[in-house]
Amino acid sequence: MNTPIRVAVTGAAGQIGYALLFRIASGAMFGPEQPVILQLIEAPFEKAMKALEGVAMELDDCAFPLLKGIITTDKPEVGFKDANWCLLIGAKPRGPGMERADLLKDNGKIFISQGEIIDSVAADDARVAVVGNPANTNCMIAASRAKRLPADRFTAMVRLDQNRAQSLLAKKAGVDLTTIRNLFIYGNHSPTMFPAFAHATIGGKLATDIVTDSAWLQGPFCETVGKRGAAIIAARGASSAASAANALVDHVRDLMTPGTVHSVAVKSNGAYGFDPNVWAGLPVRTTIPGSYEIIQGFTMDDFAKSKIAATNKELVDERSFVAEMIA
Ligand code: NAX
Repeated sequence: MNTPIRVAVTGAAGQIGYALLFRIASGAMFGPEQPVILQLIEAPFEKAMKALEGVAMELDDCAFPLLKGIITTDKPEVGFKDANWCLLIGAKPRGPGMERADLLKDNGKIFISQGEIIDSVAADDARVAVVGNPANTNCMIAASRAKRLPADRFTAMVRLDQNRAQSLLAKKAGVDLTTIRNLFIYGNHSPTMFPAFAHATIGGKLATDIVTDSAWLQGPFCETVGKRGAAIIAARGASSAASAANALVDHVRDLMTPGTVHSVAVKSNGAYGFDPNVWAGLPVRTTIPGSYEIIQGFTMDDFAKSKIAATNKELVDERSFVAEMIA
């Protein structure tokens, strides 16, 4: 048996947390040979901590062979201690009438503090995956506060958007979704994101040779993927939870699996014309477990360039809203 890895999860009693923890403990994220210790962090409120105790009781009651310990805490310095992976899900939801700029600032404060604490107490090989919205900008803030851990350890999740795009394209083409490759999400996890269809393949052929309706690809396809989160809220009365948890399992598992090609929001370093200092969804290839390289060289037509410019502008604007939070 391998040595257990420590997985810190914030917002662990929230709805994504509830859909996620059991899958981590069952081996879906790190594989069937990798034991885990869950370090569950909640907001310092009685109601949240009580709910968290209930979740921990249920985890115990599953008798997962791979689950070697559970810590529950409202103190980030305890929860992130020696963590190998830090999954940052906890964030304040956008309230009625709240401006996006206010949400950016409120949630930004959480990620200033968590970035600093992770940097001081997490394991030397710590990796961070941000889900709490606005995920790209929160990730940028957390990374900027870290002095020990390099920026490439901080990633944000756009995998739910990739999975949505894959499923939608497969339905349109009438194919099994596993035949789709190279369908990547560029930019922000927001309606401006760009699911770049021109390089996608279906069974080895260009997707655009199979789905020839370019008006659909440029219009309803991009819009449906971009607004899927809002459609789920309208239908379910609550935001995506199980699919978000599933996407985080995919995000981390694929970052731990060398050779895997997938969409991750990472520091762009100028790739595909993004501002070098924003965290943008990009195609990456996992190199060694936990590390990646950005896949360069996909050519972009004028439509793709305009979509990338729009989502880049939003990321740059978000960055300017929180400029004083970036170290
Ligand atoms: P919930 O409101 O159900 O849960 C959030 C939990 O976080 C709560 O239990 C709360 O007490 C806790 N929390 C708040 N501040 C905290 C802090 N400083 N430290 C620790 N815990 C804290 O939300 P849920 O549906 O689970 O969504 C969580 C976040 O994921 C939201 O920001 C949401 O917008 C975001 N999402 C991101 C997605 C993505 O693809 N990147 C998709 C799904 C989701 O919308």
